[in-house]
Amino acid sequence: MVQFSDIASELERQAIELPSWAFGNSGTRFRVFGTPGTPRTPEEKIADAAQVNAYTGLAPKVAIHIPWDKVDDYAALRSYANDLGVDLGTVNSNTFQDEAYKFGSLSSGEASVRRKAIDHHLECIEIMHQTGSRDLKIWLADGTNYPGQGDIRSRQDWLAESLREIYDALGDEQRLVLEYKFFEPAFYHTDVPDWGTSYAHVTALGPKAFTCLDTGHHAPGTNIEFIVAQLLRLGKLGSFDFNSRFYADDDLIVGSADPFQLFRILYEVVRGGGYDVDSPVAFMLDQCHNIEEKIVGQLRSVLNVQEMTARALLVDRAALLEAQNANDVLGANAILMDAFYTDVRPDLAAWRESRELPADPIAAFKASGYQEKIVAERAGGVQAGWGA
Ligand code: LRH
Ligand code: MN
Ligand code: MN
Repeated sequence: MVQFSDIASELERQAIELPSWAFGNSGTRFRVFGTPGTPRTPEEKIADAAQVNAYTGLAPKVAIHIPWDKVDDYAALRSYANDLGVDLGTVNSNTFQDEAYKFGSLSSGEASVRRKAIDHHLECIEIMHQTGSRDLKIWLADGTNYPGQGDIRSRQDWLAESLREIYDALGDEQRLVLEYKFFEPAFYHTDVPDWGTSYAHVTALGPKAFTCLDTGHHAPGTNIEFIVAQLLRLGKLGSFDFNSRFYADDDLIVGSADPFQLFRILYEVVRGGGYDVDSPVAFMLDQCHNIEEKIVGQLRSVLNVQEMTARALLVDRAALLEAQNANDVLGANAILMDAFYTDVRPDLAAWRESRELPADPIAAFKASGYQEKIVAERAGGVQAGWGA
């Protein structure tokens, strides 16, 4: 049996990047509900994110989104973040809210549209030099709604050409991560629908290009941990966008819809070296808190990832291997399930206290008065939202 004390030191290096947009207002196509205290500026989003790190020690970076987090001086934004104990992380591009991209962006059939989309990414790379960010994350809304609408084969070639130009502009320490999603907003075909398509493109690009796996971007029933194992095996898993889903791209709190799936994913991460000290895998959240409190929602999320990482580390891998080699089907399964069913919360609480963190970060945050303070201070301002 592996004990908590055997794995505790491995928890120290856990780092989960928070998305700035999780702190802004968001909603569905039906309604965006406002929440009192919601940030009005990129700085206020970063200040809220810094709270999550202060109470958990788990979230040292904030991912930004261009143009949602557009500012005049990115170096100043970075030092603002640093003063609050966090750093800026992944830069997310946006080619899905401009009229010009109605029929696609990097895979559009129109050269002038592709040019505009490529230039946006070149601007993101410039910003990354100022923010010190390593990763440029590309998620494309590109696709078609009706069979015959576009030449799906040519669009792959245009996409490859566009990505090549972006890739070639990366600095030595910078990386490109290409996210896939099987549908939405396009409903017939999507230009980067699956891990295989992303893998084909990033492999063609070179060693600084990787795949981003968003856990909400698969068809129901997909064995996501298998994709994790395969991408790690191929050396191309660059990052995770964690969230959970009941139906489609729900962007709910990671580990809330299916904690067992999160465990299985994290077990493959650990098994495949994705949690090793020198791992190239970046762990991020990509969530929206439409109706729940946003800072508490982010606290809950990083704690869920921490709890499930601890359980994944608790798997007795030597015993599991032995059972697997002996074709002991149920014995092997029991070893995995033993770790999954281990309640690590009391051990984690004690471990946090030993590191001068609150045993219960959510209770400590709620008692701090921060939420009441921002509700009072930010009253009457225009709140930032998904897309603002
Ligand atoms: C759209 C999406 C995608 C991106 C994010 C900014 O599906 O959720 O996952 O990462 O918007
Ligand atoms: Mn995502
Ligand atoms: Mn998504």
